[in-house]
Amino acid sequence: MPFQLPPLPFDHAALAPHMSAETLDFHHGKHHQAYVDKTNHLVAEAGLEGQSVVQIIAKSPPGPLRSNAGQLWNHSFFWQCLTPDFEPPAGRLAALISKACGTSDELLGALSDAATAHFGSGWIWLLLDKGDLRIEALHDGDSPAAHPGMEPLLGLDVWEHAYYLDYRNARPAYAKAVLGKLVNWAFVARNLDGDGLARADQG
Ligand code: MN3
Repeated sequence: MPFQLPPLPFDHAALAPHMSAETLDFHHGKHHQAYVDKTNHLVAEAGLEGQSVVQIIAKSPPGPLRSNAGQLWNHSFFWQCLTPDFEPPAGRLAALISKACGTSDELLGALSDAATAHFGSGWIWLLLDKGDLRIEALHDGDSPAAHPGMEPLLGLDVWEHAYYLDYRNARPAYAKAVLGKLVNWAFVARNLDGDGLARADQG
């Protein structure tokens, strides 16, 4: 079966005003859908049906298939990182944040700085690296699934299509709002089990 666009885990209007229904209509309904469609087209062309998105990303050389499948996976993961019902980090995740950064605010500052500093399109990832937290920026459609050993906890889309309708060119304002108001820390904490890649996989 071809890959499908996963439904958003919340109503399109639920993240406003930090992320508008219009942004989600375009970002999920148009951009993410286009990555699904292009991946399906390229998979059929290459005769790779039957493999999962993560398998395709992991096995493909750099190029259109890996980038489109990467974006299919990245966005499928990203929506799960967001929630209208914000609760601060707790438990083991809160302890890891303390160890790495001191406070949640410091972690958000470091993620926000990485989002602001990243040149061009890409993603900011919070990763679990040998039991500790690490932040890494990846370009364009690159994905943690393409890098053996990367265990994703949280992803932040910093492509212009993620924020232009709501924030115009102000990427720092977008990063601050999403990180401060919309992160689903319960989902981030669940990914401490190392199964983050599987949570946005299909096929
Ligand atoms: Mn995007």
